[in-house]
Amino acid sequence: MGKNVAEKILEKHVVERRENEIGIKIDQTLTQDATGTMAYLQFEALDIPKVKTELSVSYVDHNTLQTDFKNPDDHLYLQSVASKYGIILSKAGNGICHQVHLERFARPGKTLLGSDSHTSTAGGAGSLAIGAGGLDVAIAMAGGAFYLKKPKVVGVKLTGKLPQMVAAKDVILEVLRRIGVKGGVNKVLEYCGEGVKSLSVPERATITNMGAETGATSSVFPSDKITKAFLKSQGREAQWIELVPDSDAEYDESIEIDLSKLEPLIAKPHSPGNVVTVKELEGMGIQQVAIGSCTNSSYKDLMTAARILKGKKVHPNVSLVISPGSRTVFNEIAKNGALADLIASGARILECTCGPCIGQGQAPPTNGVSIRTFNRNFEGRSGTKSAQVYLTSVETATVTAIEGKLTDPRKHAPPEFSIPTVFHPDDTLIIYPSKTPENVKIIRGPNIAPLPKKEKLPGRLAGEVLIKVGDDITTDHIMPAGKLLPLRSNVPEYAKHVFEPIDPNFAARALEKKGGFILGGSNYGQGSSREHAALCPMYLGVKAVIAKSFARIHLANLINFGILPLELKNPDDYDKIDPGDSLELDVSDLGKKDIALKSLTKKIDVPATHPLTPRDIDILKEGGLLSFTKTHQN
Ligand code: MIC
Ligand code: SF4
Repeated sequence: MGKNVAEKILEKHVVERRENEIGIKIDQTLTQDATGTMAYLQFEALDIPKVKTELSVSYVDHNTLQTDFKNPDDHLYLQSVASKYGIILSKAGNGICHQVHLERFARPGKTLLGSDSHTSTAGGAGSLAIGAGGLDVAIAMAGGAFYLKKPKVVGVKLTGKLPQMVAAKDVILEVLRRIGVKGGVNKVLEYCGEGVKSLSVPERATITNMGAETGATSSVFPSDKITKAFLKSQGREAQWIELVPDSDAEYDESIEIDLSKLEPLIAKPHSPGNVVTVKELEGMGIQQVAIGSCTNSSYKDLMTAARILKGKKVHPNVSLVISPGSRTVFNEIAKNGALADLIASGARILECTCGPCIGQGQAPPTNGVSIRTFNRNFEGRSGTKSAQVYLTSVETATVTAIEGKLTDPRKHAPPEFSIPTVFHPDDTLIIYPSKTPENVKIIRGPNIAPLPKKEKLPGRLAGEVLIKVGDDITTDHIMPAGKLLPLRSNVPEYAKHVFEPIDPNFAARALEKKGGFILGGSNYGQGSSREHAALCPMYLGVKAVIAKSFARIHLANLINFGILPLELKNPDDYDKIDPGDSLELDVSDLGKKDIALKSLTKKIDVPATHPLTPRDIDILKEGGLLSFTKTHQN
C-alpha cells in the first residue's frame, strides 16, 4: 500500500511504538521567548552540555516591548543560554518565529518540535512540524523522543485554482468552517491533489499555520518543485528533497475542496471556527484593521496590502496597523518602494513581531470591531474584553481598511506584482552559539524565578471544585497573555492571574483552599501551547482537571506538570457537580481505566476515566515529566 507524506516522515523518525502511542526523533526545535524562558530553565535542569538536535533556534518575538526591566532581562537570559548550549538566537525585531523559521530553517522531511502551537507553519515547506509544551521541547533538545498519540492522516484534496481576491486564508477558513475547532484533534491534515500546485510555500504556510485552530497535531504539504523554488529563493536549494505521496497513498479520512468555488470568508467573534462568508456581513462598520501575525505576514501578504493601498488612503475612521513577518520581507518591501506606498496610505508600521496578535499593543476601542489577518479571535485576547475581533484574508482586510466597512475584496481590482526568485535574507539579528561555551555565563535577571516543584502523585486526591467552566475553554482563559506576558518567567507572580478573565478570585481561592479541582467541558485547553496554563494551576495546588474532553497540547502539558486529567464517563454528569463541591478520588490504580470519583457533597458516585497511556501514568506518578526524565536519565 502506498504511503502519504505524513507516514513517510513518521516512518523515518519513529523510535518507539506502543499501543496507540509513538515516540519520534526530533530533528529541529524552536522556542519563542514567551515559552522559551521556562523551556530553557527546564533544559538547564537536565544538565546536558549542548543540545543534541540537528538545529535548535530560540526566537524573541512575543515579549519585545520593553516597558521595564523584565522583557530585556529575559532577552539577555535567552541569548546567554543559546550561546552556551549550541542554540541559534533570533533577536527581538528579527521576525515572528514561524515566518523566520519557514524562510531560514524549515526543511522538507524533517521533524520540528516547537514550544508554540503554530509550529505547524513549517508544514508549508514539507516539515512534520508539531507544537508542544516547553518541557517537551526541552526534552527533545536533550535528545529525548517526543511521544504522541499516533495521529490519523486526513487527506485534504485540493482541486481547481483560487479565484482572484480569494486567498490561502480562505482555504483554511473553509477547513475550519467544515471541521470546527476540535475537528483536527489527534490528526494530521495533509494537503494533496492538483490544487496544491497553484499555491506558493508562504500560502501553504498560511494554511498549515492555522491548522492549529482545528486542534490538529500537524498540517503538511508535499515537497515539490514549488518547495524547491522557494528554498532556492532563500539560498537553500541544497536542502530540498522531493517528498510527495505515493500514487496509491491512502488516508484515514478525506476532505475535498474545490479552490475555484471558494469565496472570501471571515471568522466571527470569538472563535476561529465561527466562519461565514464576507458577503453575509458586508457593510459592517469597523474601527481597526491589523495585518500581520504568523498567519499572514509574508512577502506576498505585504505586497498584496501595498498594491491594493497604492495611491489610496486608509479610511479616516480606521486605524490600520501592519507588522511584517520578518526583517527579510521588511527589507524587500523597503527596497522595492512598497513600504513607501503603505506609509503614504496612512498605515501604521509596527515591528516584525507578534504584537497585536498577542495583545502587545493596538488594543481596539471599547466595543470596537477589529478585522485581523491573524489566527485567533478569542474574547479579550486583543486586550479589550468588549472588542469584536474578526479574522480574514489580507485582501479582505485591506479593502476594508480603505472602505471603512467590511467589504468583499472582489469589488476591488486584484493587485499585480510578482514574487522575487531571489530574496536577500537579512541575518543581521541572528546570533550563532559561542565557540567557547565554557566561558559563557548565564545572565539571570530578578524576574527569572526558580522552577516550582511538584510532589509524587498520592493514591487518593481530595478537595473542592474550585471552578466550573464550559466547553472550548482556551488557554487564553486559563492563563491570559497580553499585558501579563512579561511575567512568563516568574510563576509565583503569573499564577496570581490564573482564570482571571472568568473569575478574578480564582487564584486567591485556590491558595486559600490549598488547591483542589477544575471542572471543564469539552475541548478543555484549546489554543496555545503555553505550559503556564498547567504550570501555574499546579503552583496553586490544582490536583486534577475533570473535563468532558481535552485539547491535545494542553492535555500533554497537564501530564507534564503532574496534574491528573480525568474525563467524565458520562458527559451529562457534568451537570451533577457544582463549584464548591467536595470530591474524593481513588487514583491508586490508574492502570485500570475506571476511576472512583465521589462527590462527598452530593453523596453520589460519578464514574470517571482517563486518556492516559502507561507512560503518561508513570510520568504522573513521578510528579511530572522533568522528575520522570531525571529519574530515568540516571
Ligand atoms: C499564541 O498564539 O497564543 C501564542 C502566544 O503564540 C502561544 C504561545 C504562548 O502562549 O506563548 C501559542 O500559540 O502556543
Ligand atoms: Fe505570535 Fe500570534 Fe503567531 Fe502566536 S499566533 S506565534 S502570538 S503571531
